Amino acid sequence: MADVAYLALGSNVGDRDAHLAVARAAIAALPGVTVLRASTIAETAALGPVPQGPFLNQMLAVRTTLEPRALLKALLGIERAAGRVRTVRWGPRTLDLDIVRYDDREVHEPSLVVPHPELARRDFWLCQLVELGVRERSGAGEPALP
Ligand code: A4P
Ligand code: MG
Repeated sequence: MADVAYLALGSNVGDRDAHLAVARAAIAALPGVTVLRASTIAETAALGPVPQGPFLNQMLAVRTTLEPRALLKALLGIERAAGRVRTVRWGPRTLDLDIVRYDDREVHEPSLVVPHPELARRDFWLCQLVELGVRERSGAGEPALP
């Protein structure tokens, strides 16, 4: 059965628009993933402890037959292919792909937490979810979306 997942794209290094475009194309090409809708792209000041340049952030709604862990593995492969080198946690990145929500499912594993724990604190994600038509609660422990 296919589920709807919401994927966050972020970039704050180099040609940020091009990195998002590569990510959209790579996600659309994944077996078992169909892109349903894409939000507008927002420029956002960097959140977190590391001083760094502003991000471009975008959200995709996808229909997928991949289980959450398999979806994460595919997204990490796309990040690697985009040349991302992890240095500092929360530091600058060519491409960051996060699973923000996966249907109404909750995952609590060392390598995957869904809904994404930062969801309630990232206004731009909440706005982009609303833009993509998400209006229901985002899961236990999360505030209701407007
Ligand atoms: N991981 C756990 N849950 C998830 C999930 N739901 N989606 C694990 C994706 N990955 C998840 O991530 C480390 C590990 O998190 C992954 O290997 C996966 O197993 P990472 O991408 O190496 O590290 P990170 O991105 O630096 O940390 P983290 O905790 O993923 O942070 P975020 O939430 O990605 O934040 N400011 C603005 N304006 N816009 C941004 O997009 N992003 C960040 C990074 C900081 N500041 C930002 C933005
Ligand atoms: Mg991340």
